[in-house]
Amino acid sequence: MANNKNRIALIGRIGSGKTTLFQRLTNELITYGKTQQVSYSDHFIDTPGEFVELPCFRPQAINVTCDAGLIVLINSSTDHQNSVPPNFVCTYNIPVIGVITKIDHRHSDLKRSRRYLTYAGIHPDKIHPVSAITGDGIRELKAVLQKYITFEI
Ligand SMILES: Nc1nc2c(ncn2[C@@H]2O[C@H](COP(=O)(O)OP(=O)(O)OP(=O)(O)O)[C@@H](O)[C@H]2O)c(=O)[nH]1
Ligand SMILES: [Mg+2]
Repeated sequence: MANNKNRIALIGRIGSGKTTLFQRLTNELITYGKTQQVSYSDHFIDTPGEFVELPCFRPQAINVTCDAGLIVLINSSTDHQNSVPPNFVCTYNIPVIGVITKIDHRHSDLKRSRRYLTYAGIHPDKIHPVSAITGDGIRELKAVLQKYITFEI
């Protein structure tokens, strides 16, 4: 069976910026494409937003990510809605951090994102704001990721 211990699993609502962040972190060309299925790369597991957004898919979200080395729960700072249940991340017995995306956006609301992520069970010290478009916060996030996963990014 494949070992996902050295992979980072990205979960979060549809359009929250999981794939764009992955592309930025791995220095890939940033192109938009709706994630239709779980996608594995050397050090990431990218999931479709439906996995956390639709309750019927949540067990699937947990199944495919529960043996990763790190879970990254992503929240878009432009998102008015939350669909991650309270203390959702406590389901995992592996490390979880939160990432707030789209901080470059003029409708970005960091306070709201922090609220949603802490509601999901993430410790406030483990929340990292970034913009995958401007690159703000990306260097800091890479340093955090490298504490959990050993690879060059
Ligand atoms: N302004 C801004 N836009 C972003 C940022 N990150 C992602 N986006 C935009 O948000 C949209 C959705 O991004 P995706 O990365 O596809 O979102 P996703 O979470 O992978 O979505 P699903 O695959 O549908 O679950 C795209 O149009 C991105 O260009 C960011 O940091 N800033
Ligand atoms: Mg995607």
